[in-house]
Amino acid sequence: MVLLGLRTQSSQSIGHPVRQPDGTERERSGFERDPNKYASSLKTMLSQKDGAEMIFIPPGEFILGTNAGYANEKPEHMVFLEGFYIYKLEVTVGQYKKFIREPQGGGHEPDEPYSVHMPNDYFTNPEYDRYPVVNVSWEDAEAYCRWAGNRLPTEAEWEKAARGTDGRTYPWGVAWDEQKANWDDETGGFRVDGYRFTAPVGSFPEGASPFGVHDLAGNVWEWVNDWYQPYQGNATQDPDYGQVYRIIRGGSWLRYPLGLTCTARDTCAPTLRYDSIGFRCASNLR
Ligand SMILES: [Ca+2]
Ligand SMILES: [Ca+2]
Repeated sequence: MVLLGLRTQSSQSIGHPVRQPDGTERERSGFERDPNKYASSLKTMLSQKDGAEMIFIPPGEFILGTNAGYANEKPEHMVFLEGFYIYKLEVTVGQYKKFIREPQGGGHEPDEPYSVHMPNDYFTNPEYDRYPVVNVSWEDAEAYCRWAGNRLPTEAEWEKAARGTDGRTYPWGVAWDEQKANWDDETGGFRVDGYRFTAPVGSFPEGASPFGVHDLAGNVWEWVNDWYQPYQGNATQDPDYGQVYRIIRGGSWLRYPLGLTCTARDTCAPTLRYDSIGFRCASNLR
């Protein structure tokens, strides 16, 4: 179902009923009518194993995909999700250390080489414990989430956490703002956001999503659970579709502005590790 016009939804149209995939309409929930009203009272909880703050994303429909992006982001369509929790912040080096050092933890120590911008002691120096963990594969990320009693977010959950329900392009709104995310590695010869490589998690509070989730644009790409598959109704051919690549979302500190939208879909083989890819966890209601 294509929902032209919802991207630039006016305050008046926010009160209009939602047209559902079967053609019927339903009234908007209180949250959908006025998400800002709920922003200060959203439920949070702590993940017991790693102490991570988790934010509740309420049940309901949201707009997934966009007709304005790359072929793999189309078509724009409504998706209903049950309520879920998602980490407010990316998983940090400090949290990941706890995971690999616990007997029941496991996982692979992120010892792949770092690119020229990053310090070689990124994982071992406590100075970086509040920075996002990187050089973790999808399998590492999935194992961490399981150890923490959680799971990776689905691709749809990640997009809803980033985008809210108004179909916006960036977590903070419709327009690009170079100050609201860590996205520039300074190779362009100018300093845009103040960080040459990763930034401590939560360094861009003004770039948080409507639900108060941080760093969904930039800092590190984030593994999500899904294989790279076309959205329903997308007839484009892409040889990478299938069960070969996992999805990564949100772009990173490695200058690639086009990856920073809420809808951009990139991919990586699940066994590979890069210093621009990390993750966060999610969980069902409990
Ligand atoms: Ca930067
Ligand atoms: Ca991120």
